Amino acid sequence: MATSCTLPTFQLASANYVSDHIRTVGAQLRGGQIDSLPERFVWPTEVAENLKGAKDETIAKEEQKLSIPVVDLAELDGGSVEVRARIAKEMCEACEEWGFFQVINTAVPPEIVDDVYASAREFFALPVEEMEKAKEPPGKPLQGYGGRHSFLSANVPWIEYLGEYHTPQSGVEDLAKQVWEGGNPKFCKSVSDFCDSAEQLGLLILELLAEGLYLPRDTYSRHMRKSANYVGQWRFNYYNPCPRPSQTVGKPPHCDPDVLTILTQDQVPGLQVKRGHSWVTIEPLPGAFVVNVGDFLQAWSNDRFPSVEHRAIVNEKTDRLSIVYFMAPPNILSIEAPAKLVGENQLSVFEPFTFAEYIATLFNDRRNGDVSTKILNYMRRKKVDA
Ligand SMILES: O=C(O)CCC(=O)C(=O)O
Repeated sequence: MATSCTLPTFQLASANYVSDHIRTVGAQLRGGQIDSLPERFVWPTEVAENLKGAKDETIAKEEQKLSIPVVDLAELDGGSVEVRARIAKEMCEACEEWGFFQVINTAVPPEIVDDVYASAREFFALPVEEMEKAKEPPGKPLQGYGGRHSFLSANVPWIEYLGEYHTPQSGVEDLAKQVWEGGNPKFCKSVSDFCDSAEQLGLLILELLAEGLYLPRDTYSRHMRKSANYVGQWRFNYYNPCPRPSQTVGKPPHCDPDVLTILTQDQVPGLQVKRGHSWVTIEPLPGAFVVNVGDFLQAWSNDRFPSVEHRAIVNEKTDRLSIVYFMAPPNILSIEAPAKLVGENQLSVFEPFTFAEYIATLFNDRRNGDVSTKILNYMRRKKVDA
């Protein structure tokens, strides 16, 4: 299922956006010092609202009531070959149909998730000047703390985030040293433990997906092990309450440029996935992880598993926190769908490409003003007329 999900064109911010901080603007609105959301936080209605040019609003509203599949891993451990095959099939169907699913009863210890939430909350409870000690360096978007500007467009989303690499080289200790004198060992351990657990879960899912596609179990996972130098990144997304939530977004619509994304959200809804003309909310389930297919897995599955557009909305009353682990292939690995998925004498749907090439395309085309969420379409093989 190839979706075309092109957004309106925005002007790109050429430099860091120097503006009041989200927290200041929120307080000014609540205190009545300003009475409308400053222009830069206001997103076009197609981005911020619930229906996207739906011709039939009844269908669109029905779509919104749907929910993404939930895959239960409870019976996997020590389960039969049949149980494993059933779970693999459920995951593949969820990926084909939605590009998203929730997974419950995983082997990730709940205290690892609790600890990383405590660390994220410790960070976002700091004054802005303290958080900004870890401000993302120019040219290294999404590494460090971001909150004043957006590198994707001139519109500013209602979000603060903190992120770094976990592998091939972990950046968490250097990051912590920028913020806390002498670092923060407890913070670093909670982040590393979370990433290690998310990575194990991701590897298991990649194995099950390969099995569900009748491929050798390690088809994808062998490239995504530490020994293969895969690229693993963590991110905390923090959404402050917003007094004008329907005019803005926390995270604008996008598709993930990775293989697999593993996300936990606190119990506040906000993550939404695109379905037809509507946005379907992914209801938080205690202990669950939201898993989604990234652009690379779409190519690696020869278009069987779509990488689907999603966004995060904000609300007026509560803050919201999501913690995410992104798994991307080793920089130099050429992504090409396995022959068995392509078929004899057929060509793969996408030209082979590496992560490094893809990221270069992503940022270059963004710089040239293309903010479509489907950069993967640049990698589609051109049709040759017979
Ligand atoms: O906060 C969320 O639920 C969505 C986060 C997300 O899509 C991202 O970090 O790429």
